[in-house]
Amino acid sequence: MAFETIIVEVDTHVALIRLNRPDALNALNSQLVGELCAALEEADSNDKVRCIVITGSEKAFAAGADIREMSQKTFVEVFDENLFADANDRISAIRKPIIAAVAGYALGGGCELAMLCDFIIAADTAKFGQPEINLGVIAGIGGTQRLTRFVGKSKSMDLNLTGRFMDAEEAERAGLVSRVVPAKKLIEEALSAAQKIAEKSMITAFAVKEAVNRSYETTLSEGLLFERRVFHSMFATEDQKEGMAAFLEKRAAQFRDK
Ligand code: CO8
Repeated sequence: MAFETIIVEVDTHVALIRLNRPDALNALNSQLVGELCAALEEADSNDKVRCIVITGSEKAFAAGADIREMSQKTFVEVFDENLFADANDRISAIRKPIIAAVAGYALGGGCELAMLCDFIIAADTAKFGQPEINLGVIAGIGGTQRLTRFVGKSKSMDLNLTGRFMDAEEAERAGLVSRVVPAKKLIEEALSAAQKIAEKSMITAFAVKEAVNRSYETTLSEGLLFERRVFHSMFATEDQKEGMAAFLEKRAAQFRDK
């Protein structure tokens, strides 16, 4: 599919999706959100792709939902179109691992999009925030919910109530991002992490995603039961036999996603 607001490159099993509305700091308008969802779904169903990286520009991952596009909407319009619900559901349904590679601003919907990915690698220039309160609204796609689970109530309240931005170091300390790297190395590091994931069994990677995501939806005892059942079920795969045999034979595993 031809896209106008994103750029998609597929190279050695990794799909790199760049948000590309430089004049608006990659603000998430309906066209960009629709194209992003379509590109993710294409990558998810493309057998060649084994991991996905979403990134923006040096200045902005995304500065939030497009304020110009939203500003005149009425309650009835946003309620009727169920604004952002579709994007939340479609991105959450992607089975292949997604890494957010964030440089510059990740604000409002930009921060929320990064949190919808499986993990975040941040450049040392990254700035995260939920400044919706300054616009007379609250976060709409996870900024009060996912963020609170990542960083705890106090910091989530702080960010959502003051609208302040937190830098990459604070975001790493708070548990929002998995690692911080120099801005010049961001894409290289994200692609290298994606390449590592691409070498694993996809069956096992899907299972990891399901199990970790389940921890946000259930109690500890139910989550542990889910994990144990999935762990047991992995012994039905050829990749478990191959992975363990390869270890014992001191060679690299050749996974076949079976
Ligand atoms: N929407 C539309 N346009 C934007 C946005 C935005 N969110 N952010 C920046 N722009 C535009 C500016 O209007 C400007 O355009 P122009 O040159 O035509 O005037 C251009 O991008 C450059 O921006 P600035 O001149 O403001 O650049 P600065 O470097 O001075 O400032 C900031 C950068 C601090 C990032 C500033 O642009 C800013 O505060 N932006 C708004 C941040 C914000 O409030 N984000 C939250 C939006 S609401 C939201 O996200 C609801 C969540 C919904 C979830 C959606 C998920 C799919």
